[in-house]
Amino acid sequence: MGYTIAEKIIKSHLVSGEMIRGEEIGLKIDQTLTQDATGTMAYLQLEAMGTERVKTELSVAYIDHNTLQAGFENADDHRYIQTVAKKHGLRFSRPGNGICHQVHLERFAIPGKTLIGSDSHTPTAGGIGMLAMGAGGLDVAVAMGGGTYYITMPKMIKINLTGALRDFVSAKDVILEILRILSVKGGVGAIVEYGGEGVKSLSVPERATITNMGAELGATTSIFPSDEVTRAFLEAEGRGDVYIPLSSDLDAKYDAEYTVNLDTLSPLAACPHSPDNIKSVSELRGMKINQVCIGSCTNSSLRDLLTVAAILKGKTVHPDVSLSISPGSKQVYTMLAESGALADLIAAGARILECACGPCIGMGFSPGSAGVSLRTFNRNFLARSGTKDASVYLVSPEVAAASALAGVFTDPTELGCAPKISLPKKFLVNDNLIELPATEEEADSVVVERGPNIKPIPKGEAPKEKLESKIILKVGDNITTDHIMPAGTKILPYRSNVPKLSEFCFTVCDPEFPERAKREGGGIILGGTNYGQGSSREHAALVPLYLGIKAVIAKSFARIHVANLINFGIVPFTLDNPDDYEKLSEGDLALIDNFKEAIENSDSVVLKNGSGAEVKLNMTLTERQRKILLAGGLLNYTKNNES
Ligand code: MIC
Ligand code: SF4
Repeated sequence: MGYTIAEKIIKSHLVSGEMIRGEEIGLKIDQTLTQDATGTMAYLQLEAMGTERVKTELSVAYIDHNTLQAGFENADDHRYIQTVAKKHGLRFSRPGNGICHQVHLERFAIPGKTLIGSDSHTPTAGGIGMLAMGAGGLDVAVAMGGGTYYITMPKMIKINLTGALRDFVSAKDVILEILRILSVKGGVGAIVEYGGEGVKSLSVPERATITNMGAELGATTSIFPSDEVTRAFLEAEGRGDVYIPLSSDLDAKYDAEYTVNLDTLSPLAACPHSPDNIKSVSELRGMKINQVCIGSCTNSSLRDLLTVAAILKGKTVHPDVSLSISPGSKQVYTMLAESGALADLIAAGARILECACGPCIGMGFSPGSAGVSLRTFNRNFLARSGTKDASVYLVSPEVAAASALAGVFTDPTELGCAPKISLPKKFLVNDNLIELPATEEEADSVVVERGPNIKPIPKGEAPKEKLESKIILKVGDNITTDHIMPAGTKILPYRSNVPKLSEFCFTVCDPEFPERAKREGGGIILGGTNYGQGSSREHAALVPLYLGIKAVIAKSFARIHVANLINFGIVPFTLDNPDDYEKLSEGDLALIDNFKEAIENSDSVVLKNGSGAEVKLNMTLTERQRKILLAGGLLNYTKNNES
């Protein structure tokens, strides 16, 4: 039997298990990446595990999320990451060098290799044919120490692309169309592979836009073949030597196949508050807008920004619109400057921000009250922009630029011919903002600097025989990690300070939650389907752990979040009968008699609530996960196994 692209890479990196869909497999990880908002925790955990030097082929620590530095906290975190990276053998990408995924694609990603990153958009590197997955910081720390990365062997979904994109329609519209078809749950438990004639017409950064937003499908990752287009990109980056061709076998088996005809696609938008709430831009045409933000790891490549500059050239941004542009990397920014396109952007009235995540993670540029914001980003979850009553629409750079000029939602295909942009054969390569680690001999003398904001990681506890606890929060479907642990300028500075962070936990849903959790001494959370979708932030597990959460009951979970819950010793239960969700209420006292025993060796438990209802809960756990939960989390488990 033939293999898919992903299966070929999995096969060559398989450390444990068999490639049977649904079974646990262990993978050798070649490369890791972290960013600063998750990095401090990952490195505190690396230190706690006693790892002296990273054992991967390459590990990079990026600074790109918390760059506003409204107080000392972010700068202190940067310093910690810089020194810890130097000591333990990692490269350090300085603030100003760009967004981790864009820089990694340009400078480090290699077809056929494996990458995990403490950021859910790590699959961006799938655009170059790399098996790249988002993971919790603790899993990344384990991989840096040479440990295996465990996942459930995914199903394989194939998307055949036919034809070629029309003028003013771009890669963002392709992934928005796929989100329309599959929804934010459609990729759960699957790897999405792209193939077909249409692939050839897409450059590597365009492919990366598509694999990047595969995270919004809930997919384990997404991947493109590695072909002549890949080779040309690598050569333009001066890295042609790492090119290998990669494609699926003709008789590879896919669990589902879809076809997207690029010829017939038109500009799309994801409407508030979910990336799969898709409408065509022509339907939204004429709606008044207040803000446009262009950038993020989805759409900030040279191709994207040259296109925006060409649309804006010689014109002025509408007086009622504020336009921000954040280039994805120093490479993109410098090339924009050298080509003269930066001057066109500035002249048109764009407000140029540094090469970082910026408004995408709520770091500035929050819309005004009830504002309408068009963003080329990948997430439009409630309140993520920093303004709870804002309406955020996710669109392509073409739609964003055309609308910024008109002051209303505009379909760019009505503007006539698209400007032709040409990309250079060689990119401007300068890695001067990537610091190399100390040599092993020098490492001893490197002092790791820790500012006062860096607080210890909360420790998980081994489960008690019985669980007798209140359901202290009941929430609905598709709860994101931005609901559980919001970000933004006020909260992000505390990513290495869990006690402080806990004051904001779940406040998007219920401002009283942190106080109630403290008063009750913790408890249980009840959720709907796809609980924990979105970011890889392990804070969405660590902070509930700190607040005493012992278990989360949901109809279903998102992949990275459920792994994070287990890593921190919080038991994830699924409702055997989803309708039982109605039988349980906030405030119910819940009793599970055989809690510990069930974690040891059962696949289900019965929960009794105060009003006498009995509800069957399932636990889909591997042997390894049972041991982790019994130890009170992965850190304890790793330590116990060492001693
Ligand atoms: C995001 O886009 O939500 C983030 C911020 O990049 C997160 C990581 C984080 O919360 O630090 C992600 O995607 O994993
Ligand atoms: Fe940064 Fe936004 Fe990308 Fe997350 S999605 S890595 S916040 S640019």
